[in-house]
Amino acid sequence: VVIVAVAVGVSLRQQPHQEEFKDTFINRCKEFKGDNCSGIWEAFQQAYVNRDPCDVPVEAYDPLIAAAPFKPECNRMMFWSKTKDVVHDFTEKKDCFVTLEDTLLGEVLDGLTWCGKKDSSETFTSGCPGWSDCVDNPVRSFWNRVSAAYADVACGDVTAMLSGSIETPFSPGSIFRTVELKRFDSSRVNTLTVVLVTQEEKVANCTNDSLKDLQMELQKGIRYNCKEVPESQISACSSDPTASCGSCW
Ligand code: N1C
Repeated sequence: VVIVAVAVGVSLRQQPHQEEFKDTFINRCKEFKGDNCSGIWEAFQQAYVNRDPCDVPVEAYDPLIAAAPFKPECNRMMFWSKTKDVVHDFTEKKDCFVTLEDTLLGEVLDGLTWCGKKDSSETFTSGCPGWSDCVDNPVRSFWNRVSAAYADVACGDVTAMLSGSIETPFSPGSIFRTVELKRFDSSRVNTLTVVLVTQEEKVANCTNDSLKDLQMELQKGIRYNCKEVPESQISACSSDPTASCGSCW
């Protein structure tokens, strides 16, 4: 009796967990007014289901990108690295910029963890590899793939918020550095403005060596600007309904 009770307990605990992930996916997708949410779910889960969770390459998500393509928002696209909270506080309150999390796929998967297992058709939300446990894990490959697709449609004047509180704002190994910046195409992108977000104690400024590397890695023909902006100024601007988009920095 005890064994049966434990077995039932375990299956009851795991089952809703997996269903919950799909429900979250579909609900967030519908809230976003996605029109083919079950098709997008199918394209999503085929990337990692029934696979070793350390063997999900970036390309596994190609069908997902095809099912939910990105549309360009020229002059409004915002990229970031190591500044997630400031950026989203700003974009939530002011309708000036669009980040990847303001697109269907970015919003649906933000903050979630998932993986599959060999010989199983299920989605798991625990026991999955962490970001650095192996390179080809489902979550990391997803962010690499969607970030590439988002950067591919970048156009006009593009903005990136980087952190002035670390020694290397253009951080090696970051998605912004390894994936997005390289894909900005000079036939579509006019200018990249780096907003270097600083706190009381500035660790890096616009003369930082890593920002020189950035300029060298940027395709020829894309203009570059850098502005040091205190975090307090960005927060104040976020909460000021009279402040216009162009006046925050
Ligand atoms: O590695 P990063 O930053 O440079 O990646 C940020 C960069 C942004 O411009 C986004 O377009 O790449 C895109 N992106 C996301 O939108 C995103 N949302 C949530 C990349 N990663 C994203 N995450 C999670 O944040 C992801 O799980 C990973 O762990 C971090 C990367 O943040 P980072 O190192 O500050």
